[in-house]
Amino acid sequence: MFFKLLKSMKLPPLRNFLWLLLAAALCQPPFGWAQAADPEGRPPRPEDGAGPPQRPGQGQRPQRPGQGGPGGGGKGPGGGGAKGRTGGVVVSNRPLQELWIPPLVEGKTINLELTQATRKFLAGTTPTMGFNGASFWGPTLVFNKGETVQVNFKNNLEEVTTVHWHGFHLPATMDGGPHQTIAAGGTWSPSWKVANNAGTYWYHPHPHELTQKQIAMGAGGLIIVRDPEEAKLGLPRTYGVDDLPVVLTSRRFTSSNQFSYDGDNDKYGDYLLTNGVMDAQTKLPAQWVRLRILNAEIERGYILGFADNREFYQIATDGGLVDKPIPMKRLTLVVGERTEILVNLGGDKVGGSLDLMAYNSNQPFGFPGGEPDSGGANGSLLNNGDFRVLKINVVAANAQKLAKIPEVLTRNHFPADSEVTVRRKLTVAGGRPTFSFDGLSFAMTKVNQVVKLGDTETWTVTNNNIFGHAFHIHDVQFKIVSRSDRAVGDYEQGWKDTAYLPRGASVTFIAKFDDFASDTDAFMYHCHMANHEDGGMMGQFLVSKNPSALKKDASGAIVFRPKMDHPLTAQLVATAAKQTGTSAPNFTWTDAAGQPTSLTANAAGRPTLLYFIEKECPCSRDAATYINQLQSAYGSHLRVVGIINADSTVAEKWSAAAQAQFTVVADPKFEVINAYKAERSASTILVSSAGAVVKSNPGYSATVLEELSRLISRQGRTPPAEVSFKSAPEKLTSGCPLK
Ligand SMILES: [Cu+2]
Repeated sequence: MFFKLLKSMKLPPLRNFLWLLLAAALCQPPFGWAQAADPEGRPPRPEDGAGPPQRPGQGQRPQRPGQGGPGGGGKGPGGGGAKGRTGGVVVSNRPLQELWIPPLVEGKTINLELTQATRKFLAGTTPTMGFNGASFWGPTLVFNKGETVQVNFKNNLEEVTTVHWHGFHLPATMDGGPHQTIAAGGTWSPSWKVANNAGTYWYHPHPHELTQKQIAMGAGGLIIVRDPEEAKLGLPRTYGVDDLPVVLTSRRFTSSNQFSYDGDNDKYGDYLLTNGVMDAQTKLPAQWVRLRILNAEIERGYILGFADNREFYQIATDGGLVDKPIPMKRLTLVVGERTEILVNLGGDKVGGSLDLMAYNSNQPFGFPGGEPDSGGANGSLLNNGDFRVLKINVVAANAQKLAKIPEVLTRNHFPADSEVTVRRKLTVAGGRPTFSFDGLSFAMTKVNQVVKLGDTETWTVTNNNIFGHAFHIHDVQFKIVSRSDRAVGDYEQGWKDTAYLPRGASVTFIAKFDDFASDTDAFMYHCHMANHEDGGMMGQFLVSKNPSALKKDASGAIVFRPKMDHPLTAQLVATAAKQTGTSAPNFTWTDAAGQPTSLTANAAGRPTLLYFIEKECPCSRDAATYINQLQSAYGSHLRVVGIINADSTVAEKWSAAAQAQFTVVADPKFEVINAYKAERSASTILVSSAGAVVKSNPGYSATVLEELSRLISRQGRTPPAEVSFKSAPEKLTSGCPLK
């Protein structure tokens, strides 16, 4: 309990200071990395680093403190051996690699598939995920404003996913949030009219409690929206030539080269990946060039700038062009945010180079990635450091060279305060163990906010809670009107869908909620730090034509049964039917008393009912109460084992929520679940005392009861008395709220 608390807490300032003192005494660069504090503050070039460049390889992999396992082996934040970082420059001595430019996919109909893959980052092979054959990340989709697009998506993963169109104004049913689940092997074909302005958006998975994992594995991609207004400006727009996608994230690796994505323990990577490439370099012409930068991290923020401190111009924020190019030397980008900048390489020598840098050292406490630890739950080798994110090698200018940047880009019309009808307030709560909004962890059936269609609202999000966050809302683009701790940044003056929410501060934005009213399909708002989001820092809102007509229960809560694709498919039923008579898989786990046990041992003497719980499906929770009744009624004749495709914490929460008395075990490797191809449904499988499958039944139904009675009779025992189950559905799907 105490350890849990420790892990969830961020370092308070005093502790931070102590880390600095400790660091001064202990600081040594990890092998393969160097930290340098240049007197002029100039980041050293890689060739300045001590010794020849080292080849990437397991031997050179920096060793993190507490490498033995997630959480640093119980040592608490930072792990016992973590070194503090004094805010110096982090330099990689590994060889540079060519930046990958994700291919473009254009057209009104786009085919997209997400598949497990592998890539060699270090010495060994790392399992990854990628779209359309990429071994990490995915193609850049191009949409034209005003066109109706259809995406035909296929989920080739062995688990549920969703695809969310981050930043898009579209119907909730097309949004790809946690409700639009796509089964393993399943397809989804959303279609919508592109209403967004020209700009840089992105797509990524959004399945509740699996978002961090799937994003960490590499699932995501950019979307470029084009429109005539942007087209006529003459800005650099030759993709990959003078219009460059730059996607920033970082990853940590286990000793066997797997990505680690263990919730709050693995929010910071040790290795920066730019478009999925470590130590990236690229060529850009000696002229004005455009960078489209996305922070696709799990938690880390970036303070971006160029190594020679040159000025650059921001031309677009999350939701498109700003009114006029804004000159700046530093730009903050938190998770989920995008920016487009113009930088002039016209005065650069061909053959020269320029580094795009992250100046993340010495940030105020609460800045994500500013923690001084170099390892452990709150640290990484990149934390509290300045590091290069892209080396730009300057090549000869091309024919499309822009002579002068436009003075005016567009004229944005933001909603006016005089139009505001509702001033909504949200407060960040928790942190022990997980963050939430207003003390309510996300629940699929809970509507947190209702907005009247057509209303203009301000939302003030207050964060007095331990750490900084990245607030993101679906459906709308907003304008930040004020911040409690400082003026609204010059880099965040345009349309936004994501905003930095520093510790001890509030941010207020204004938005108009037009179109797409629905009393049955909700939009999401959440922290875009995927570990926080998965932990429950998410809420949902309805845009309703008539909020007062929404049906409420006795407690005053809105009755909300989210519509999701039903997890039971014809193929699933057929597969399960075929599996009848197969032998039980060899599945071992630890029981409640901490003793190792196996399915075979469990089945010996008594038949076993394996009951699979799919955590995304509310009908599973309903089913748990039904299966629980079977356990109480027939417990002396059989054994019920509930298997949840999640970690043990979720398993514990589930059993408590359903008040289930049967043994509940997690199946994190999906061993049993995959054996029966029932990844995402409530499913029951009856295993005889000899270990063979008697009946494999997708869903939970009265047929399970019949089979149980028959089995027990066949085994020579007295058939159990008929039990009346009020909740026993006659059909596979009846009783399930999902249609
Ligand atoms: Cu957060």
